[in-house]
Amino acid sequence: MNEFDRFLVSCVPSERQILHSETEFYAFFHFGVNTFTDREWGDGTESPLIFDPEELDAEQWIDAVSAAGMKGAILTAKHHDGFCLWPSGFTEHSVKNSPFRNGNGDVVREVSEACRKKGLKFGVYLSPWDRHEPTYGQGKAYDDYFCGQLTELLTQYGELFSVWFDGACGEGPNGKKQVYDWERYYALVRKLQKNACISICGPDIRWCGNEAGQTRESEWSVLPSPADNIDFKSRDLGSREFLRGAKKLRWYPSETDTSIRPGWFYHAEEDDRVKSADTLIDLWYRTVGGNSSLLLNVPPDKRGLICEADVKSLKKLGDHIRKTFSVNLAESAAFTADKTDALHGANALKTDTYDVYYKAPDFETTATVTALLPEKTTVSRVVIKEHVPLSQRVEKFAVDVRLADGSWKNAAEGTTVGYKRILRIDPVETDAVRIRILDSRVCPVLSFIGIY
Ligand code: FUL
Repeated sequence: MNEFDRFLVSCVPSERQILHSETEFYAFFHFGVNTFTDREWGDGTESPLIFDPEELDAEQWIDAVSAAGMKGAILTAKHHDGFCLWPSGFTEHSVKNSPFRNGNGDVVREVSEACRKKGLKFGVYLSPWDRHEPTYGQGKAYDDYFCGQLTELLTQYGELFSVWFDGACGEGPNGKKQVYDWERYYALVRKLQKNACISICGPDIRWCGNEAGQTRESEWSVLPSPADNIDFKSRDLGSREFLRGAKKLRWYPSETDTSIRPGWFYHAEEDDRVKSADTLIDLWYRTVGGNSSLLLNVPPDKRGLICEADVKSLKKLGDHIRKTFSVNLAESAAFTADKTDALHGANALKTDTYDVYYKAPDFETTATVTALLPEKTTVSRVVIKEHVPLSQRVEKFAVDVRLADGSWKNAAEGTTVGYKRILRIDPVETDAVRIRILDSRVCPVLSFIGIY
């Protein structure tokens, strides 16, 4: 262990980032005037009169995404067109001048309440780029407007787990661009919602680098700070080489945002292009099982409902997750390790909590943890979680299974672990599974191992 490695692992998540990571998989709802004009970006001239989701049922949305295993939802309270899904006191360009619930509706309220009722976390997307608002491009006047709206969202809809800011900054109705006062927006979120992560154009959660659901084999949560000049599309955002020279670091975990359909908003002609359950299952493993959270967009249609095709794919994904992970064989296993810190033995790996954890002795950068199963069982999935309150340390590992003749067979290998790594292995009958940590920045610290 040298100075540099010690510096790298001094970077740890905040409490709000830990809470956010546990959300793992959550919905994005892109909904608004674009749903009715069949466009992806509105230009701000849309009449509120077109917003008329006659059958809107937010509980149906939440049922559809909970069935997939999602634990939260983020709603586009205002997209670039400036139309507000809640009756903002700062503009007439909102649901209050639409036929929806005779002008008495509030989509933000209905979705937030459906989330609370069904035990999901709630978050908001608020686009700083506003193609309708006349003060856009006038500096402080628009920042005042934006902060007024943000305050409404931060104070009237209960606790938020995410405030999602998009970086898009185009021209407003008068042809001017606004220079966003990010620090002011961030301070407001911190003051009014201390547990909310500020995502994407914000300090807590970073963009994965694409909207197509592509993932990296090595996904790091420890990045250089400030992050302003980082190209989030790079393949490498956290190797030792990448971090060398960094003066400061930031815990900045990845979020993969992608849509169940080609577009972000609903378009009837995409009804037959909804991602299949198999595609979603693969996406879920690569993201949630690859140290990235998954923000999956499911756009409600003109009725104000999630379409049958989307509902079906989501349900199949959830069925797969529930079935595959119903019984954790590690719970009845006996854990041993070749090296253990006196206070942090391997049996801690049975419980999925940060209260207890396994730790290799200081200065050791490799370790082998073995789970002896009570009987031979078919195994096809292994879950490994690092104890991230002590940073992200593992750089290389392998998973082996014991065969009938007592020999060990390598079943999987990987690089980073982080919050969670899920290994899909060919189903194999075995009575023991071992995880070999082959390289770690400083002594490896694991919080959980699951065997399914
Ligand atoms: C982008 C926006 O321009 C898209 O419309 C969408 O909201 C996506 C999530 O972010 O920057």
